[in-house]
Amino acid sequence: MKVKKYTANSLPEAMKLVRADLGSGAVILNTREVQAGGFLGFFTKKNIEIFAGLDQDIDYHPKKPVVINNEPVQSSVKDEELTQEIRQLKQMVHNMTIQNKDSEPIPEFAEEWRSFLQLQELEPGISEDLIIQLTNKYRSFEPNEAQEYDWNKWMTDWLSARMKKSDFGGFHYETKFLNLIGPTGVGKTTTIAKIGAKAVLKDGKKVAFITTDTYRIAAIEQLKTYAEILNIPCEVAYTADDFKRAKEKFNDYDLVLVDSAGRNFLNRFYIEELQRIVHFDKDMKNYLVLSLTSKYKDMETIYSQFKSLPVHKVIFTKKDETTTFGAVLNLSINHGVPIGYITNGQNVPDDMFEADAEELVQMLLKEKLKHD
Ligand SMILES: Nc1nc2c(ncn2[C@@H]2O[C@H](COP(=O)(O)OP(=O)(O)O)[C@@H](O)[C@H]2O)c(=O)[nH]1
Ligand SMILES: [Mg+2]
Repeated sequence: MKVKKYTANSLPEAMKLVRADLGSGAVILNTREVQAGGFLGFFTKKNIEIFAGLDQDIDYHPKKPVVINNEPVQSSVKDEELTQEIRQLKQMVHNMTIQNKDSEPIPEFAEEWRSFLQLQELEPGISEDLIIQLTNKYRSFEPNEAQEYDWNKWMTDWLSARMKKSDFGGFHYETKFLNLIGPTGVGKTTTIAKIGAKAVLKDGKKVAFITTDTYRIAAIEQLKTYAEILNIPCEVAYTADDFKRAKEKFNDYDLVLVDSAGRNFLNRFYIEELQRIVHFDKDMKNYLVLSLTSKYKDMETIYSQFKSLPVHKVIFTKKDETTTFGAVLNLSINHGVPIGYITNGQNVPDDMFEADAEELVQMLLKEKLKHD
């Protein structure tokens, strides 16, 4: 089958071109959105590309079984062949989409970057765009010039420019209450202890804990133990009234860290009760805690469950247990949410750091050097 590419401003327009050229028997193999023009992804406009072809060779009637010796047994073989053929065509089209107008194949250099970004689980929506821009940039150089070029910096600038730039870095006492939310086991309580310890020991703040995670005794004991070590008070709030009393008790404190059970914040009633006591923007910041060991798809689901609270920042935990960091960039780029802290171990208070967008991109890019 001869495959041709059609480009237009919209899908209906592109379809019109296909129909005019190939007639109504055209086979659509792939459609995609492409950026046209622009500078490093800025000021670009979106075009639609359709890959289509006309194939008289394939006589495919899916509803009609293939009859050989009067026995309808071969249809699955035919299906298998077609599936195989479609797979090959898809691969061919995929390769074509990244060729430029001179039909040069993508340079090996860009291909290496693409596989690396795939391994890092950077979303294709981000990485494919990046690879196209990288290829264009690469081709603008003479080969020896390209080798000298600081690609690491180019990547860092390109990716960090797409992340929300402001508000990165940790908590700077902008509200009295800091509330850590997120699923069970991601490291909320441990991270509260780390932030609390830094506030007491490094910043000399007057700090208290409140926990509303009263489901398991062990969870309360865990926070109380940290409070004892830091010599600060810890209140357990079983009810909204308890929380109100604790809030009054800690009236002259600089920072009150609130620990919670993941499920609390999926309960509308609980949130409404809490919002009656503390104003979520004025008095309290909500930081969503996610573990870098979980799947990005699950992180997205969790983020969308919590985002209306709102989520002011995200904390990623357990950096020490993975070498895959695409999720940090995906979440920040797709949702424009700043990253507060990264934690990288179980030690309180040491295993935690603040990072800006550039540093977080570097965290991912550093993994490539390990393989080069
Ligand atoms: N490896 C590693 N483990 C962590 C980190 N943060 C927390 N943990 C561990 O994860 C487990 C659950 O932590 P916890 O704070 O109780 O989670 P919570 O249920 O969200 O409060 C504990 O064993 C912690 O020591 C981290 O950054 N790296
Ligand atoms: Mg906990």
